[in-house]
Formats: sequence, C-alpha cells, structure tokens
Amino acid sequence: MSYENLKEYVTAHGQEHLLKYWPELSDNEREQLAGEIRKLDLAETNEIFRRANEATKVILEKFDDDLKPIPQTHYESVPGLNEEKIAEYENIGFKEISDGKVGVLLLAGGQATRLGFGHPKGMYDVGLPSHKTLFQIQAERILRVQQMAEERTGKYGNITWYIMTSQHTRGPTAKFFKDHSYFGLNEENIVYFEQGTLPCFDFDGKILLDEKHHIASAPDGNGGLYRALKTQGVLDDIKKRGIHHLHGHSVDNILIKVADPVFIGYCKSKNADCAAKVVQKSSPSEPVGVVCRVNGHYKVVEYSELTDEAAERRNPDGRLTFSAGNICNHYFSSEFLHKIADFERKLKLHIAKKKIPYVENGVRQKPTEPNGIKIEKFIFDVFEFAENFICLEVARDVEFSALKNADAAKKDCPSTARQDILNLHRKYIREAGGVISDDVDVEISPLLSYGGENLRELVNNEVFTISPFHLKSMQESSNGYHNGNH
Ligand code: UD2
Repeated sequence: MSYENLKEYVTAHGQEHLLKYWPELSDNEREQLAGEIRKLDLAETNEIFRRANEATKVILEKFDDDLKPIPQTHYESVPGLNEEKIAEYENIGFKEISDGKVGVLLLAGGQATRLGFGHPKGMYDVGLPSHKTLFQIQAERILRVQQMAEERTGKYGNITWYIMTSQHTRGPTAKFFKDHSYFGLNEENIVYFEQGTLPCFDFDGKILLDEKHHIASAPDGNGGLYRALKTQGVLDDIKKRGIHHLHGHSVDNILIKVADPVFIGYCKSKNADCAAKVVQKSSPSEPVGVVCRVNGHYKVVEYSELTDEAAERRNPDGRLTFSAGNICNHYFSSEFLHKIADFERKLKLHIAKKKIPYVENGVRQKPTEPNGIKIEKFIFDVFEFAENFICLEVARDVEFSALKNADAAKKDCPSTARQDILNLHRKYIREAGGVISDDVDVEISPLLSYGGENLRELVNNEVFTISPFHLKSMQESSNGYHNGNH
C-alpha cells in the first residue's frame, strides 16, 4: 500500500491521526506503522469500538425477575456426591484420557499486572518447599493423571496441552518449557498458540499511538480464545488428534485439577457441550460473578448486577440461592468449540478504562489518570450459546486458590496460594493415616498424588516433624524429571 492509499484508508475510517508523525519517521518506522495499520481491519475495529461503547451505555440494570439459579437437573456438587457416583464419573473420565480424547486449554495470555511479576504468571514460584512453578505443578498433574488413567484402564493415552499465550507471553513461555525439558511431558503434546490483540482507543474511538510509529494494543481478553483457536489452526489440530473434551482454565489457580477425570466424566455422562466448575460463594457480598440463568440463558452475572435482595436470597436449606461462584474453570466439547468459531464475532465486548501511554506533540506520555479504553472478550460469554450447559460445584479448599495479587494485598496472593496448597496436603496426609500438626508444612509432589490418592502406604502412622518437607515420587527422588510418556 502506497502512502496515498494508506492515507485514504485511515481517513475513510476517521483514524487519520495515525499518520500524524509520518514525515518524521525513518523508513523502518514507516514500514512498521504501515504494517500495523494494514493488519487492522479498520471497519471492523471501528465497529468493535461502537459495540463495546454501546454495551456500557445500557443503564446497568439489576437483574431480578428474569434471574434464576441453575436448575437442579443441571447442577451437581462433588461434596454432595457419594463415592460410587464420583468413581463412576472418574472411570468415564479415565477412559476418555486413555483413548487420547482429552485436551487442556490453558489460559496463559494475561500480563500478571496485579501480581507485579515481569514474566508469564505460570513461571511464578509461590515459595513451596520444592520451589515448583505453576507451570511445573500443572505439567506434573498431567503426567500423574495420564498414569492413573493407564493404571485404571490398562491403556496409555496422552493429554494434549494447548497453551494460549499472548504477544507478551509467547516467547518466554515457550523458552521456559524448553529450558525445563517440558517438565517430562512429550514436546509433541504441547501446542502453543497466540491470542489476538485489539487496539486501545481514546474515549472518542480514536486509536491511540503508543509511539509515533506504533499502535497501542492489548490482548483481546481470555474470550479471545475462540478466535485464536480458529485462526491459529488449533481447531484443526483438535480434530486431527481426535480430541472430544477440552478442560479450559486459568493459569493462576494453584489447586487446579488439570484434566480432571471427574469433571470430564460428569460432562460426558450428561452429554454436556459446555460446563463450569463453581464454588459456593462464601457470603452474599463476596465480589464474584455467579453462574445463573437470565431469560433462559446461562450467564455469569457480575456481583454489581445483582440486587441486594437477590444476593442475600436463601433456599429453605439455608444455602444462598445465587451461590455458584465462577472460578474460570470450564469444559467444552470439541463440537461446541467448532460451533462457537462461527459466531465468536457476536461475543459481548467488555470495556476497561485504563491509563494507556500515548503520544502527544511527538512525546510519549504516561498518564496518571485513565485516558482511554481496552476492550476484552470473556471466556464465559459463550455459555448462552450452549445447548446443554451444566455446573459442577467443587470444594473451594480442594480446588480453588487463585494467585492474582502481590502479598501486600493479603488476598489471592503468593502467601495464600502457598498456605492453601499446604493446608490441602496436610488434609490428604491425615486422610491417609499420617500424623501432622498444623505448624508442619509438607508439600506432596503431583507426580506422587493428584488428589490425595496413593499416599496410604507411604504415610500411614507416619509422624511428620520435619518442616518444610517435600514428599516426592520415587522416580523424582532418584532422578530429575520423571518421564511418564511411553
Ligand atoms: C477470572 C474470571 C472471573 C473469576 C476469576 C477467578 C473471566 C473473564 N473472569 O477473573 O469470573 O472466575 O477469574 O479467579 O474469566 N487471560 C488470558 N488472556 C487475556 C486475559 C486473561 O489468557 O487477555 C487469562 C489469564 O492469564 C488467567 C485467566 O485468563 O489465566 C483469568 O484472567 P484474569 O486473571 O484477568 O481474570 P480475573 O481474575 O479478572
């Protein structure tokens, strides 16, 4: 595209300011800027701004009459299920794993801004005795669950790990995995893909320049998953490998049961196309979104959208009526993901007002107040397109502890993540007959135990006194990484 064509193109879409500094740019800089502009479909970009802006203009209506909890027929709770039922789901899940029909979609494109860590969040070490990072813990859970499935079914199957990165996290993530020999996983079963970006705008819809020759942009939110699956060839890969079930979750939940056979088995047995794991809200005012039905459609309703009456409403058994707290832990059938790809352009857009560096009078400014907007898509906004959406409630102390903030916040931070996993492991040790007091910290390697199994022989009647202590698998004690692949 010549300069004239470029100028015509941006002018036709009201974005001519993007070329304001053109005369001052070097050839390389001109090439970069022209490339970035060419990559944008400006008609679509302007439409995205319009749609996102429209969504915020709608007066925040409190849902009330239209709001219903998830019907009992579509909701089960792991703490409320008997052992036989859990074993039944688990066996179904193990069979799917052994048949190679299970994949994991890891959402690892976030920038970890609140945590204040300059690297992908999965590289974070919360200070466990082993100093394993979130990525390593998750990799080892995959290894262990593959092994358990083989023990149960007599057949070995691989889980494919699809890791969604963003422009900032792709390089360091791939390098980290390589530098750590893929934590014992087979490199072929790890597939990185990159989510897209959206330009940042001022409040009037003008695209901001981050530098004279560079457009300000940000990842398109974890709902960018659906477009990326299509554009990056992941849907084709899922088809090629014959994967039927995808477990999608955030990178920052240290207790995540990766590729959970119980969840997979539950979803398969109910023929679900989309599902969410939820935890019970701890109190009516806890600021989490709840999964519920609005006008017959499944949705996550933000706490700010609930009236106080709805937030405090209780069932006859005393439980909160709207208690299904969303934890970014989802199931998708591969068919559903293929279907969504066709209408992901209709996904709701969310606006966040942010302080976005911009260029003024040729100088890059770092604003102290929000000066523009970032637009994001959310992973859960596809619930309403599901034909058979179901929920599985899980115990918070067993399955959910998110790492969001630095320790100063005292909440959802490295200290709480570390304490939550150590508390859970103390519980597992006690359940297996071990003796451990609350001031003794023992970390159980995921290579040894995925969810408290496999411990009795090792810990029954053992008194734990050394703290901190790392209880490892045999292979781990004898060598570096255990390679669980065949
Ligand atoms: C997410 C959920 C929220 C609740 C909470 C629990 C969404 C939209 N919100 O909120 O309902 O369940 O988690 O912990 O799911 N990510 C990307 N690309 C992006 C942005 C985020 O991959 O552009 C990843 C991020 O790396 C993380 C996950 O998505 O693994 C959740 O993102 P977040 O931490 O920004 O979401 P949060 O805590 O606001």
